[in-house]
Amino acid sequence: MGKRYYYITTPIYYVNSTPHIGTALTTIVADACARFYKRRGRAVYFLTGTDENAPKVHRVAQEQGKPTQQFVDEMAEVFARTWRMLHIEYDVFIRTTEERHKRTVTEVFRRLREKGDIYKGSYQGWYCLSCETFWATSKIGAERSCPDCGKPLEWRDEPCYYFRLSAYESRLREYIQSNPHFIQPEVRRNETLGFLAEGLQDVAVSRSGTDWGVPVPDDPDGGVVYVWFDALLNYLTATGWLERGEEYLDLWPPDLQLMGKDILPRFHATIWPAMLMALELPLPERLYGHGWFLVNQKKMSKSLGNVYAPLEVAQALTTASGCELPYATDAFRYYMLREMPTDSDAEFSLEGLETRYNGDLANDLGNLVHRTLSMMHRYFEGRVASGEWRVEEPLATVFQRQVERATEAFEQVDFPRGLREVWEIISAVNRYYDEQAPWAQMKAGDTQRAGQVLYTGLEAVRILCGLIEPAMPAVAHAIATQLNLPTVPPWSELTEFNRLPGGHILGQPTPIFPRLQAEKATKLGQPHRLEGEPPGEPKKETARQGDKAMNETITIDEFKRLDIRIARVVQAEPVPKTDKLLKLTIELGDETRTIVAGIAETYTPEQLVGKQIVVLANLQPATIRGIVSEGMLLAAEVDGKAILLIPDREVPTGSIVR
Ligand code: ME8
Repeated sequence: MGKRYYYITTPIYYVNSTPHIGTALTTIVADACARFYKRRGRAVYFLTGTDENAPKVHRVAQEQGKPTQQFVDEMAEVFARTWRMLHIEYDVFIRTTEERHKRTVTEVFRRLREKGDIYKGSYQGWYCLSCETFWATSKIGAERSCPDCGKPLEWRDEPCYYFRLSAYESRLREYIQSNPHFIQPEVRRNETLGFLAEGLQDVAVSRSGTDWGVPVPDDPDGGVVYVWFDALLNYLTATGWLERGEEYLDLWPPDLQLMGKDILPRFHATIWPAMLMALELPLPERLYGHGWFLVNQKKMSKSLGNVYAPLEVAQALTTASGCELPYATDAFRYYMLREMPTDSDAEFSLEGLETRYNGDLANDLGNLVHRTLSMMHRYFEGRVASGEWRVEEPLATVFQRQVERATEAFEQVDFPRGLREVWEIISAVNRYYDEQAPWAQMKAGDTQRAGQVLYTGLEAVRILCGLIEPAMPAVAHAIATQLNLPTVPPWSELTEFNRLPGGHILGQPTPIFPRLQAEKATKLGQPHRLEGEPPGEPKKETARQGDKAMNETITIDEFKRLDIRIARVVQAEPVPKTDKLLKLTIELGDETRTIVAGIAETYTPEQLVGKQIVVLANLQPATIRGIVSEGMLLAAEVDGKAILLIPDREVPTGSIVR
């Protein structure tokens, strides 16, 4: 038995709080990937679920005065319901309190202990209950707070079992080095290699002092299995590894495991593959770690009151726009994918959602669909009146190219780029309508020409219907209905043109995305706290993009952390396949560096060579389009365009800006 399914996973989520836009992001991205592969004819198996054995889950249940099992049952239902309402089409929802999962954990623990990969010892150290992680004393400061989440650490002194992680360090490093596609995007691969370079120590994989969790087998005083060791095994449980004999290989190994950057280097790219190596099982094909969504430039947290609940955001959009809830939900999905943080973090804002809704959805996509179908009804009684009509050049070439580019980007889990490529089709058709003016052709009596032009637009709508399905499934179905197609076209039909036959009768055009009215739009500006969460500080009015700096102050010490300096551009060239980016080689004192800057809309490479510029020199390097950018060019933003800052007179490069 070999692979039959394309196996995609999200992390399983802790149920100590309800879903928020961060957990929704990973789940929406996974769903879009699953739909994309399904549309391309693959059998897909999409797994999500809940991580229920964590001590912090137990603690919250106790705080709420509920039996823990009842609490996790209720919470698992909240997660499953939220995902269904967000049109997440998972195949299996796994819960770590299920017996079959406990059997997997027990069996793995036994096998590895027999093999000597798990051994008994004792642990003294600092523990973060929130991250469920022990920290070496060398990693924590005098204030004894968690290096990851900042919460206070607890001292633990207990006997425990260890997993011999150190034994896998060199094999892991070699595997990652010789499989460049194993960890994506590249920035996460580099983070993982950096993490490995610090050296691996054995990890404690049991905990005492609690009875909530999977008991360590065959040792009454052994405590429970560490929640991460337990949780990672969910991916194996779901394949039926213990029950299905060789049959489980129709799923194993996972093809794509998605998660946020915080749980990639240490857990999914180190402990997890080492566990699989110890079990002598094949490793996942691909791990993908996205960045974080920040709110007002900060990590979401209950105490700041900036945690958004996805369903409330979708509901607010419906209320504000009059858009039907399934389409508003899709609009939210679109925003999440279009703004998805890939390499670095990104800002989540309700204003951003409004802008994408009004611009990309109401003005661009919605308007193109509506005007095309309306003209077909007005001029041709809603019928493809001629079997001779064909998609015209150069549009056919544009459609072909853009479908290929979007496909390639979706393969890379780069939804922002993929959706940009899709939207290029909309711009191309709008330009084509403006040039051809089918309304004028009709007036002049040239019915054939107008029909030909509108047929090209109609085919674009059919192609777009297929292309947007991974992001907006309900909208894609609505467009298919308006086109009177039995289903959303599969991917293979998106590069086959002229599929709408002569005589085909179209459905009725109905606007999908009514525009947000200015006076109603403010409704979206309200904070949306998670149900059941403490209220926290009320959020001050939500800042407009440009006002951020005005609303928040920083200390001089915070400013001093920025290393801003003068550099000179010595070389400049366009970054292939983008309109905005230039690759700059800069001289910074004695150093030469490469940075990628989004200034190609305002400057040609020739205009830049020789210029002195201002750069943020100590920004964490990021890989942009495969180029490692070591710093950021600073520019003024005017009408969305970048205008260079240039020193008043020539200064030595490397000069400090303060
Ligand atoms: O870590 N932006 O569960 P979790 C983007 N149970 N992603 C975010 C985010 C944000 N603001 N906040 C959270 C766990 N995430 C474990 C997983 S898997 C075997 C066990 C993402 O409920 C985060 O990066 O804390 C991660 O992918 C998931 O949500 C965290 O879920």
